Amino acid sequence: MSKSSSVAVIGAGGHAKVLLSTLRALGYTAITLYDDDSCKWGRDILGAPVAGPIVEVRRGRHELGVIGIGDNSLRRHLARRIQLAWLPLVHPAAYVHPSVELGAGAVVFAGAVVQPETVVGSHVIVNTGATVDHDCTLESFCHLAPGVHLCGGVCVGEGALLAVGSSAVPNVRIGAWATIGAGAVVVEDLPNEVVAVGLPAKPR
Ligand code: JB2
Repeated sequence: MSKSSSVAVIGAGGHAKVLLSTLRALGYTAITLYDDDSCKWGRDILGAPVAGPIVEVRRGRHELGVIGIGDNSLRRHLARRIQLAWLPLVHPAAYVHPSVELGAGAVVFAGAVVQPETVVGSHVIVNTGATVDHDCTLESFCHLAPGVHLCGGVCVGEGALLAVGSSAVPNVRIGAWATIGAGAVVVEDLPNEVVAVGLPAKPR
C-alpha cells in the first residue's frame, strides 16, 4: 500500500498519539483521527486533524485504518463495528522476524522485538520496548504494555492485558481477558479472566 494512502486512526488519546508517531515514522502523511469526545473535534494531534466522531469515519473514504484505543474490549467492539482495511504497523525501530505472522490492525511500537515463528493476532498491541521470543502466540486484542518480556512458546489469550514490566517464563498460557499486574512474573498457566499479581504471579 502506498505511503500516500489516506489513513484513519480511531481514537485520539495517548495511544493514538503513539500510533500517529509510528505512522509518520513509516512515511504516511495523510492521517485523520476520529474520537467520540467532542472536545477534541477540530483540534489536531501532532499536526493531524481530529475530524469528528467515530461514526463519521465512513464519510472519509479512507483506504486504511488502525484503532488507536488501548482498552482491549473497546478495540474489539470497534473492530467488529467498523468496516475498514485494518493496517498492521511495525515501527521502523522495532525488530520483527520475517517469519512472524501479523494480524490485521496489530501494532508493534518502537524498541519492541518479536522473534521467529511467533503469531500475532488481529488488533494486538506490542507496546514500546516489549519483547516476545520465538514461537509465542498472541491472540487477538491482547496488549503487551511497555517493557513486557515473554520467553519462548508463551500463549497470551484473546484480550489479555499484561501491564508494564510484567514477564512470563517459557511455554505458559495466560488465559483470555486475563490481567497481569505491573512487574508480575507468570511462572504457570493462568485461567481466563484472572487478575494475577506479584512474583510469582498469583490470582488475586
Ligand atoms: O467507551 C468508549 C470510550 N472510552 C474512551 N467509547 C468510545 N467510542 N470512545 C471511548 N474512549 C475514547 O478513547 C476517549 O474519547 C479517548 O479519546 C480515547 C482514550 O484515550 P486515553 O488517552 O484515555 O487512552 P488510550 O486508549 O489512548 O491510551 C491508553 O492505552 C494505551 C495503550 C492509556 O492507558 C495509555 O497510557 C496507554 N499507553
